[in-house]
Amino acid sequence: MRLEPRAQHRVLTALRLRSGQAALVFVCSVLCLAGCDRTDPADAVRVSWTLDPSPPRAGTPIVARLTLRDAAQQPLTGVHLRLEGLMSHPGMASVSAAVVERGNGEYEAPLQFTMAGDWILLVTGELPGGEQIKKQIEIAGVRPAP
Ligand SMILES: [Cu+2]
Repeated sequence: MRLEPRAQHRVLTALRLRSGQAALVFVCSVLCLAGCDRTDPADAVRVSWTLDPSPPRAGTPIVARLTLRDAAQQPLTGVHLRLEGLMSHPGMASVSAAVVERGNGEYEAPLQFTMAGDWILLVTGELPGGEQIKKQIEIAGVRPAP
């Protein structure tokens, strides 16, 4: 997928700030996909994430770690999550990952990007109360395979 230069710059800046660390950490501005409703309680879900290693490389196993908190910054446990990696161009198979809960609102998913470039991680899930959540995370600049 193509990012606007400004969006890309923001991501690269974040990468640079954290260079030297194994993981990239920032709370993403969580974007709602179509159908998002302002009154939806799932809107209050905050997703922060890291990739290990970061930046990721195509063809190399990585672990995505997600932390889910509510509007009061309390950890959200017992969420059934699914994770799917997508690129925007046609003919490109998506990558799905099993998500394991690690406690304290933390979740882990091993995955592998199959191509260098810009990816979207689509996080979907169901809260214990039954509310559906859908968030997307932009992963810019996955590096080519070694
Ligand atoms: Cu692709």
